[in-house]
Amino acid sequence: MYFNKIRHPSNFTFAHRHDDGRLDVGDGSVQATVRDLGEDVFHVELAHATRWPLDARLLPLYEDAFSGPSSHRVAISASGTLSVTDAAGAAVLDGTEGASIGVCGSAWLIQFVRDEGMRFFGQGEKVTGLEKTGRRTKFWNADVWADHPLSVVIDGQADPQYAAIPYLLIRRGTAWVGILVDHPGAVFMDLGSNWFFTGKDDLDAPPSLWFGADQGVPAFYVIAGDSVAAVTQRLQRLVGTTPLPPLWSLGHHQCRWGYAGPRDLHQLDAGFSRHEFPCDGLWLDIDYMERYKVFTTSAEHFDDRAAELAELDARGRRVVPILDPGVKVEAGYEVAENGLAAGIFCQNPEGRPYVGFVWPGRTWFPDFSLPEGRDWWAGYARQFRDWGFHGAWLDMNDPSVGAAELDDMRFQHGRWEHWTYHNQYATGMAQATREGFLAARPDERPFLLARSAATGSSRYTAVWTGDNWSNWHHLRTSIHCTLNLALSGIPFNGPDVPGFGGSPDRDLAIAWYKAGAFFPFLRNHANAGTPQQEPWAFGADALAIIRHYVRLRYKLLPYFYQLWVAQERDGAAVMRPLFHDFPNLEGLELDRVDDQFLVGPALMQAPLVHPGEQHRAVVLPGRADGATRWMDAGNGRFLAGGRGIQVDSNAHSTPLFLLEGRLVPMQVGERTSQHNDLADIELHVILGAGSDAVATLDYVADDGLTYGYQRGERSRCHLRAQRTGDVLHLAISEVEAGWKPLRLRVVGYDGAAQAVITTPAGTVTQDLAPHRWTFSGEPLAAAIGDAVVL
Ligand code: MIG
Repeated sequence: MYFNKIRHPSNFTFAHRHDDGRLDVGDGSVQATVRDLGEDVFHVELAHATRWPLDARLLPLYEDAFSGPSSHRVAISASGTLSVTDAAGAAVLDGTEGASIGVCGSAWLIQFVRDEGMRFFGQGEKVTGLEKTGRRTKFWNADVWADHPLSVVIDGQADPQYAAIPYLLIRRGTAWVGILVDHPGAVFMDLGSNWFFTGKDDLDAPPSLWFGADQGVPAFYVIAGDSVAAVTQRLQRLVGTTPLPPLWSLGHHQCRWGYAGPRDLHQLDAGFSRHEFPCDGLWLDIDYMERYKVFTTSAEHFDDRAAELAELDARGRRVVPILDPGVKVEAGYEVAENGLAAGIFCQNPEGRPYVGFVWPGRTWFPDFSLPEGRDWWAGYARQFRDWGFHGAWLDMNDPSVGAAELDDMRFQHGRWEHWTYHNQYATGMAQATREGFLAARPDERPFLLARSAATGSSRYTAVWTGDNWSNWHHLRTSIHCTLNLALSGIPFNGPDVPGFGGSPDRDLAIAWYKAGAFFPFLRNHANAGTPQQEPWAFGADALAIIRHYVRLRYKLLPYFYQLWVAQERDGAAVMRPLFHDFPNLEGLELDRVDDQFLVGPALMQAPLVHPGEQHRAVVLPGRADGATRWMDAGNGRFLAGGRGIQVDSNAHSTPLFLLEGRLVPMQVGERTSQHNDLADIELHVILGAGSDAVATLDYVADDGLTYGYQRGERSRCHLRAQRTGDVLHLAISEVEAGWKPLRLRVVGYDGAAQAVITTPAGTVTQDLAPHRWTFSGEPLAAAIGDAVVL
C-alpha cells in the first residue's frame, strides 16, 4: 500500500446531470440514493453494476437508531452537485460545482468546496495534530513499526496508524457536520494539501476537500448538528456505543514485553501491594505461550495454571494475556490442524492457506470474515476465559504478516481480494473473542484491548494506540490522538505510558503519568530490552508523585464510571477537546488547544508536556461574564472562565480544574488499593462562595462487573445542589436501591460550612468539618459531612 499519494480530482470524470436518482457520469449512468435516517443523519450511496460489483461491507451499522425528524437536507442538484443545507436552507457544505461526484475506473471521489473558515477534526487514530487543515491521508490499518521508518515513528507523524476510521468532523462557523465514509477498504481524504505544497500543484482549481476510495461501493454518511456533542453522539449511536466496561478495566494496568507468567506477576503484585499503589490489571506478553503458539501456555512459566490465576484473582489482580491471530504452522499443533480441517484460514490466490511470518514463524491466519471462522476462534477464546484469564489483549491484528505480501491474503474462501476485509480484520477478531468470552461467562462484562480497529469496533474492544516512544513528542501526540479517536467513535482508548520504545527519564515518567491518569485507558507498557519502567523504577520521590495521581484516578472512578454509563446509553464522549463543551470566544479559539482536555462535563486537565516546564498558559473556557468559574484543584480557588491564564506548576502538581456547577462523585479518602465500592462515595459539590448555580447529577452504582445492572440490580439517585451563603442545600430524590444502599458524604469548598440534605426520609442538617486532602501539590481544604445512607 502506497501511503504518500492519493488519487487526485484532475483524473476524474464528474457527474454533470442528475435526474431522479440517475447520475450521468463517465460512460454510463450511476444510481444515486440519498436516505434520510432521521435526526440529521443521512446515507448517500452510488451503484453501478460493473464499476462496483462487490459490496464487501460486512459489519452493519445501526441505521435504525434515529427516530426524530431531520432539519437538514442532503441533495444532489440537477447538475449533479451534492450539497448539505440547514433548516433555513443555508449551505453547510457545497459540492464543487461541476466536480462534485467523480469516477476514475473503479475509483470514486466526492468533492466539496473548502473555505478558510472551516476546521477539521476526527479522522480516528492519527498522529497528525488536533486540527487537520491541509492534511492528505489514507485510512488503512498499518503495522506501524513495520510500515514506517523508525525515525519517523519516533519524532515524526507516521501516517496511517493501526486503526482506520474514515471519519471527518467539520466545523463551519457554528455548524458542525460529520462525514463517515461507509467503506471497508482503504479510503483517502484531502483537506487542501495542494494549497500547502505549492509549486507543482493544481492551484487553478478552487480550494476543496475530497474523499473517496480506489474501489468498492461509493457510500458515506452525513451527520449534521449544531454542536460537536450532538454530532459525536449521533456518530456513536450509528456505529454502536461502547458497552459499559467492567470497573477494573478503568483502573491501572501494568504490562511489559517480558512478563511471562505467574512468577513475574506475583512479583508485581507484591510490589504494588508494598507501595500501596492500586493496580487492577497484570498483563502477559507473548512469552507466556509455548513457542508463541496462540491458545497455549508454556509449561516453563506455569505450574498449576488454574491455581496460580485464582490466587492472583483473590488478591484483586486480573490477568490479561496477549492473543495474536497468526496460528503457527506445525504438525501436531491442535489449533493449526483443527483450523485447517475446518477450512477457516485465509487463502492465497492459489487456493492454499495464506502463509505469513509472525513470532511463531510460519503462520496461518483465521478468516474472521467468515461466520464459521469467527465461531471457530470464539470456541478457543471461550476455553481461554475458562482457564482463568480475565481479559484478552488483541495484538498484530492489522494484520501483521512480516515479510509476506498482504495482497496475497484473501478472504471468503479466496473469493474476496485483500482490500475487502483488511481494515475489518481486527474487528472480526474482536467480535469473535468477545463472543467466546461471553459464552464462557454470560453474566460478566468482557474486557478486550485491541491494537487495530475500525468503524464500529468500539462495540467489542478498547484500543491502545500501539507502539509509541518514550519522548515528549509522543506524550503531546497522545493527547490529540486520543481526543480525535473519541470524536471518531472510539472513546475507550489510551497510549502506552510512559512510552513503549526507548526509555523514559524520571521527568517524562512523572509528566506522562500526570496526564495519563485522566485518560480513558491507563496502562504502563514497555518494549522488550528497554530499562524497567514500573512505577517504582524512577526513585522514591517519583514513585510518590506517580502513585498520588494513580490514587487520584481511583478516587475519581465513580465519576469516570458515570461517563461510561452515559457513553453506553447515548454515546456521550468521555475524554473530550475543549470545543466539545464550549464555544469559541473572541480571541479565544479552542480549535487549536491540543494540550488540554476535558474528562466528562466537570474536569479539565492541562498537563505539563514540555521538559523543564515550571508554568504554562491555560485556557479556562466558558463565559467571560462571570457565569463560568473553574476551581483550581491545587488550591480550591475559584477562577473566572472565558480567558487564558498563566499557571505555575512543579514536579508535584498539575494544572487540574473542576467546573463550578458540577457534582463530582468520588471514592472515599485516599485510595491505597484497587478495591472499589461505587455505593460508598464522597459527593464533591463544586459551588464556590456567591454561586447561584444549580448543580445536578444522576448517580448510578452497580457491582461494576456483571450485567446485573440491566436487570435492575443497581442503585441510583438524583441529586440537586445549590448554595446560599456558606450553606449547601442538597436535595436527593428518585432513590432506587436495586443493588446496595448508597452511602454519601457531602464535600464542599470555598467556605461551605453546613449542608442541609433533603432525602425521601426527611431533612438532616450537618456541619461540614474541615477536611484536608491533597489533590496536587499543596493540600486542598474542603469541608466534609457525615455519611447519609439512602
Ligand atoms: O512485534 O508482543 O504493539 O505492545 O509488546 C511486536 C510483543 C509485537 C507489538 C505490540 C506490543 C507488544 C509486542 N508486539
